[in-house]
Amino acid sequence: MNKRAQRLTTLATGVVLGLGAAGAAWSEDTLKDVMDRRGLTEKDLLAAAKTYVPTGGRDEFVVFASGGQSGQVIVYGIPSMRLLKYIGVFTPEPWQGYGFDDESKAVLEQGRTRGKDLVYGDTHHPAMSETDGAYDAKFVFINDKANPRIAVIDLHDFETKQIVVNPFFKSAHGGAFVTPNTEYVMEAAQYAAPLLEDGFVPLEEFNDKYRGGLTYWSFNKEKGRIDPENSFTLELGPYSQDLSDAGKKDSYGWGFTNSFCTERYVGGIERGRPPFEAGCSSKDTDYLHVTNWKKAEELVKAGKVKKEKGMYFIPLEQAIAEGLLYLVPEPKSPHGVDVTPDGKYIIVAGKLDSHVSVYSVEKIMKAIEEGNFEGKDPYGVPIIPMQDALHTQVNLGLGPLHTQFDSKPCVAYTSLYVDSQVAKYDYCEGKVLDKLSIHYNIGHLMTMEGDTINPQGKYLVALNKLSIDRHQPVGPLHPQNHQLIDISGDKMQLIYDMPLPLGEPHYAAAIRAELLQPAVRYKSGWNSRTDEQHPNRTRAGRETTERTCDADGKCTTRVMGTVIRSHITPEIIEAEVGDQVHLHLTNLERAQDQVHGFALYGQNVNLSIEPGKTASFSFVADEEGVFPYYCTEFCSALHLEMQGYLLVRPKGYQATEVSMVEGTLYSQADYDTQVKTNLETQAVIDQVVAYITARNFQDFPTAVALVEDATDQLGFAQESKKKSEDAAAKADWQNAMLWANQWWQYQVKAADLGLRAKNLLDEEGATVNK
Ligand code: K7E
Ligand code: CUA
Repeated sequence: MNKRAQRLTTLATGVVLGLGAAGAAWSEDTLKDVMDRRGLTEKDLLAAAKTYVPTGGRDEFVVFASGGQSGQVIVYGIPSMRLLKYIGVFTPEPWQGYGFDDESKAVLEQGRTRGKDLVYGDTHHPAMSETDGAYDAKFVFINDKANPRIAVIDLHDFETKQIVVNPFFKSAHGGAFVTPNTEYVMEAAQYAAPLLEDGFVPLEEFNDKYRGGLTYWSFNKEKGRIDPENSFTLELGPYSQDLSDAGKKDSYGWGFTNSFCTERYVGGIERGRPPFEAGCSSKDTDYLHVTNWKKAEELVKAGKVKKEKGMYFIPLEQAIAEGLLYLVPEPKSPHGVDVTPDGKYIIVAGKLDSHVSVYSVEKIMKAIEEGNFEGKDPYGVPIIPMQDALHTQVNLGLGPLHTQFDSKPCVAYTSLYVDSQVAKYDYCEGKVLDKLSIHYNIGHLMTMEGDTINPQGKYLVALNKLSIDRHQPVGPLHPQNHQLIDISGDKMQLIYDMPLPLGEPHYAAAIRAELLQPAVRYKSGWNSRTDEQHPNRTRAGRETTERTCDADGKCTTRVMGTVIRSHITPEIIEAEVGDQVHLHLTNLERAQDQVHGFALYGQNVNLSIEPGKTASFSFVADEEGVFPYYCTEFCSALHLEMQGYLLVRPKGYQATEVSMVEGTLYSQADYDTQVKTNLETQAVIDQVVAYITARNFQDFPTAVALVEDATDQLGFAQESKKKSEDAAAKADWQNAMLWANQWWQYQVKAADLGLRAKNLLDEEGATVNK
């Protein structure tokens, strides 16, 4: 047996005997030694033990955090706080090919605003889709505050599928928040602006012409897309609507949106006026907006609502006349509004008030039924008396912002921005239970599934605005800080700091990891952004490059190619200057994580082609030249050889009849040696195949995928074998040797896949067939 085949056999034997995992070397240190050396206390060790996930282990919860100005969503695990993924949402993200392949460019293009391509977003509030008020692990929505947009991420593959642009608003903070069955995604405007006109309206006409608003985006769960056709927007007063939350259980059918700057103050320092901050915080109360989306939906369905700018639009007068909108005074420049898990209370945190105000849904509904109003706002919206709506107020400290809930009944946590603290309290009794200082200014906080009907308790994350001296300094711009807090006991305990180097964190949502079931691969030839079979998919052996020219002499070169370990088909693409080039590459692999990338010199392209995916790239070959391309993921031992050339010829180029001069010449002896290796390799493969097929591998989908890929590779090996034998029959030793080597390459990949399958079966405890 020669060396190459021997190595493979050793590998196979190693796997059979399970030698790979044995004998991990630990240093001689005791725990005490490490504690002394690193200056750790017992409390530190306890915290470490609570967060540490051993190598190969998994976290209990998965977090979807807003990436702030990065326009992305950050995914990480709890309790380890280990990063898992940045999902490109409003911002191109090259590793995922997001914004680089034609399919995802089409998603980003949906987010064009006023005809402009935007390449970032200010993401604030991720919302997980819900069924009956609990997370169903299907979708995540997130808003862009700067450019009023909502994006839809599908948790089947953690990819952004859709971006919708609000046709009315000029900013949108109070989104995304979902209704209990994800019927709608709420998005409230922030800075008042003219809703129906996009042109100039002087600020002097602020009270009359500027407006706020609240959009209920209709979501089609089957399709997994927002349906703008059935969405509607409520016109609101020109107050700065801030956060929202949807009612649930007892408050199902209603939405709650708070606001600040109900003073309707317009600043203008340069006009000699005090700044916005003074004029927008001079009154003691602002307005909580109470909206009846169920009733609004009925009006829309009954054809009683008109469309403006292509979307159902409910003007203030209609909302008032139909009983869709009420106001409740709330103190003072409030920020967060959060509905309790049972839907009975609404907790409002006033930035400039030391209390949280706990409103009773029952009392609000009673006031509405009885017509108990203390008056109307300047636009005629009825105002419910604050005292008649309040359940209680709890004095927590300075700068209350956001609230989340515990699995324990009546227990809530509110962030205190100015005090840099988390307050734990009983909102039923109105009692403070505990306070914990964090580092430093906390914005949102998040408990596990803490905005659903069944919060999971256990952990809380403080999403802090400023980390100041907390981490290794990296210049004037500091990392952001997520701090993990153990809330399982009576006293909160800070157990971990995670610096985040991406953007200001706003909200985040954490879901039990066990609820997530993402895909391992796509159906072969899949457009992952539309979730349909790709019209330009290709199968193995059907790869084509076609050049067509129209009557005006405009030519198109279209490549329908494939990628599989370890080559791109085609390896040579020829086009002519001026051609429109379309490249469509399908990954033929099925094995888990067997991704290939694609980069092409000078064309700003980087594709990520996961198993089954078809990704495309289009460009105009505007200059003649030589453009190497290659796979960007180290996908196999011969990854570096996964390469090719795009040759852009000058116009009218005539190839001369010069045949390729070979770099190396091979003899019959080379061929014979190679064939010997191949036959020995085949013997090893046969062993592995026998091992696998003797077991119930069909019961393990991952193993089945590996076996399918291996079978493909063996099929290709057979084709190469035939070609080498044909060449050998003609004594063409050059081609005989090269095809024999290709035959071996396919065998190696088949063996690698087979060994992975075998390894997996051993780990899973597969049983021998009877
Ligand atoms: Cu940063 Cu919810 Cu946009 Cu508060 S928001 S912190
Ligand atoms: Cu495919 Cu590297």
